[in-house]
Amino acid sequence: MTAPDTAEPLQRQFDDTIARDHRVEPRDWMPDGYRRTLIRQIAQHAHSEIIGMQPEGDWITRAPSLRRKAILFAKVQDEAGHGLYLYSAAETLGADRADLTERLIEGRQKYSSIFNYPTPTYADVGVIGWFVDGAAICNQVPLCRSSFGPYARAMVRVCKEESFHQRQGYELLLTMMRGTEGQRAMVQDAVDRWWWPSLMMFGPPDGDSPNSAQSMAWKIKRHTNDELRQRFVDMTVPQAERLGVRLPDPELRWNEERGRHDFGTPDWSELQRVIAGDGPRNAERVSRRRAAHEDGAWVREAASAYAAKQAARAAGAAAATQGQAQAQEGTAA
Ligand code: BYC
Repeated sequence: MTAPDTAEPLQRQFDDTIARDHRVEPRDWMPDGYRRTLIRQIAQHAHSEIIGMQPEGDWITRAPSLRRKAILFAKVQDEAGHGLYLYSAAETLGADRADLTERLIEGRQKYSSIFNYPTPTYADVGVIGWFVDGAAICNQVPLCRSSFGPYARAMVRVCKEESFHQRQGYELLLTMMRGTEGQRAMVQDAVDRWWWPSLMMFGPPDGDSPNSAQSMAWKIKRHTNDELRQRFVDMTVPQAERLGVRLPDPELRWNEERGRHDFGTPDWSELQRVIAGDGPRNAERVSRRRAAHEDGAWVREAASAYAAKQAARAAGAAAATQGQAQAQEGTAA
């Protein structure tokens, strides 16, 4: 006789939750593949936020005014916060945050390709806000409806902050475009360098995206990589016109029939190289993250020692209260 199969009704319940567009919560039963996919995506997302602090963080000490410094500081700090919400969401799935960090600094887990490009001028701060945060909004607003509750809820706040980030980038660029000839050239140069890597942020084309079909079926992803890339292009073209910059794609034009823009093909071999660790700044980004992690060891040790002390005190207080209660009972008897 075989043991009754308990997984089948649980699977049916899970499928029903997905079909009804309800949320899957951490204590609910879920297929192993669903859990693995979420941990993979959420961890990569968290790592991207944390590594993503570096390219712009380089400009905090060199921002051209106190106002710009304060804005940039706030933005980079928000990114640290996003990383923390996301690591917490991964923890609700049973992932261990220390293990995820180890995987990142040992190069065993990915983060977004976009953060492996250099930021040689201050215009890069503006273009990162405009393009990279703009792409993040296109990608993450649908994730607010992702089927896994903690991820979807984290995205609501993240998206509100990304929207501020995108506007600060665009406002910075508008200011520079009203400046000198040299400043306008700096903005155009940054646009030329960031355009194609920003399109690559959405991932490989649908035909080469091994995870999309299953993630869409599970409603983790709500749109394919190509759909979101198209949305980003359509959103960005009028903003570029208003700003007065040229997007570096000779094939970019409005397609009346489709009601969307046609655009050229990114160099997918470049995306594969950058993902594989061979981008312009991969080694530097990971080694700085590793150094920061090692330098922070004493903070983690101190926090753990403090938590242990607090727990021991609480346990001592509870034991004393129980002892008193027993003594009182003894006296009463
Ligand atoms: N870079 O089957 P696919 C931010 C990997 S930070 C690196 O399409 P999926 C910000 C992919 O992981 C926001 N790797 O995968 C922060 C997969 O590899 P594995 C970052 C990439 O998961 C600071 C393989 O290629 N956003 O906004 O269905 C300052 C095949 O791809 C990339 C997120 O993390 C890439 N670009 O779709 C400013 C959003 N693309 O894991 C701003 C959350 C693909 O099978 N993530 N790969 O070995 C997602 O939405 C999805 O994971 C992706 C990829 C659309 C990125």
